[in-house]
Amino acid sequence: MSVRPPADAGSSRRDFMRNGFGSIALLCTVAAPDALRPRKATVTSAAIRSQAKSPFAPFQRDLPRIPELVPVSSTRTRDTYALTVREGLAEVLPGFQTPIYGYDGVYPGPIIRARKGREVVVRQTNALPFETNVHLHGGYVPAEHDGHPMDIIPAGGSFDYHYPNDQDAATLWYHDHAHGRTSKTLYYGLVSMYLLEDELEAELGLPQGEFDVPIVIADHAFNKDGSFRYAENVDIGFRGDTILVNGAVSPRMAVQRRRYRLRFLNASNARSYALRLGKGRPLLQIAGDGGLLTRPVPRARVPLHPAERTDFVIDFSQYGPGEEITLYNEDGEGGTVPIMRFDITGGRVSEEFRVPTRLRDAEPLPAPNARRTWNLALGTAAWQINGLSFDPNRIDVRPRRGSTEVWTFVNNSNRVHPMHLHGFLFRMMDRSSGPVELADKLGWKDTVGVLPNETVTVLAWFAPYAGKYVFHCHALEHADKAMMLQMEIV
Ligand SMILES: [Cu+2]
Repeated sequence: MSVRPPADAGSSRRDFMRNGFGSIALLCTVAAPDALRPRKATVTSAAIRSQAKSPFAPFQRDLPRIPELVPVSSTRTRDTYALTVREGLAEVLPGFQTPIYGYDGVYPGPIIRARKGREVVVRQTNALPFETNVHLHGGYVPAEHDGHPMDIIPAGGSFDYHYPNDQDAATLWYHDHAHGRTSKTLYYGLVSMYLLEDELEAELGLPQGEFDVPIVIADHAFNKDGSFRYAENVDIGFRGDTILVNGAVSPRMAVQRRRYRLRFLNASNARSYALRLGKGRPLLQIAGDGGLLTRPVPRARVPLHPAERTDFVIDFSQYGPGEEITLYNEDGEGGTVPIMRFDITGGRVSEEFRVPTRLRDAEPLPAPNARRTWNLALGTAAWQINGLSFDPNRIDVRPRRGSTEVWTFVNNSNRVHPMHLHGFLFRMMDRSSGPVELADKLGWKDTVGVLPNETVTVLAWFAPYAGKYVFHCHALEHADKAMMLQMEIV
């Protein structure tokens, strides 16, 4: 692949934008990993002409569709996939090649589509010059396949991850979790989705195929040569000035006048979003982190914290041909406001489908047999939980397998901490800042944004596997600096 960014790397996006958005000040700059240093290249007028007026102007590119991975082999009960974790190049800005880390060298990585009851094996080969591992976020996975931060694949090594898929349909995702550098490896591209399907969901007749669209959102910043710019901020976490959606700057998507299922993942290091659809129409949420809600919920404004997922069904037949509907981030500023735009095309598509009023039954849970409180606070040098930093040689809590526990996260800081439990799901119980959003009460979650000075209580279900897992803040700069504890399910 040829590389042809302009030379003279190192200045920020602000320097080469003439008519762009503002750029926020970032506290300190760290170099990209060695392997990602910009390549030498010549500026050609063709390269410059091939750019849009500004490569950062929103709605210039069509939404890229994330490729889907094909099994290397299948049996009656199992699909086997193979991925290589390696460096690659992505055309994030038109006319530029952006160095990335990627699953098979692609950003975002290829989607794995799994079926409940069929095992998936993913052979991950590490072609990076440093260790990595893979965490299936939201998955019920035996501890040795969970991607615990200390279970790593050395450079040049490989590991077969076994995923039983013994849980309900859900929009899961997978990413690097080797301890201490996830803020950089995820930022540079080691993220993708894992779509788990099941019979019950299939019977609902939800939009499928090209009308079921996975969407990965992450904020980024750029150097003059088109490479990603990473500025470490261990307090608030990284904040970029540009929104990438499936690897393109705030793209547009031509849609037919019919219903679509849109699955959103916030793969940002530390940025929270508040999604809102233009023209005042609500977003009909059908699923959250852990799969389908018991019933659909129309929402005007949908907060999406790092690592959270939310699935909507949007009925574009309510708009006329030629209309342009923007999905925007109410909590953004400048280039982090527009997320994407839907461009309505063609005549109304006749559709039998209606979103069912009941989607899934809630499972009964055992009564809780423990209550625990986790204080989220800044220690002397880093964010901590109950005054502790991650120590792989220490077990911080031992829930009983199959039990439920009431966990209360107390945030006495002025930062958001998206708290995530590996291997298990929970239900929302209480927020001190106000009522729990209805949609959050009607489904499973695996990550919850604990807002500044807020106390959040959840009911966690420690089933089905025993073993060592972690729970941690999913602001990646916080997690890398050990805002993470270890639990052993016994
Ligand atoms: Cu945090």
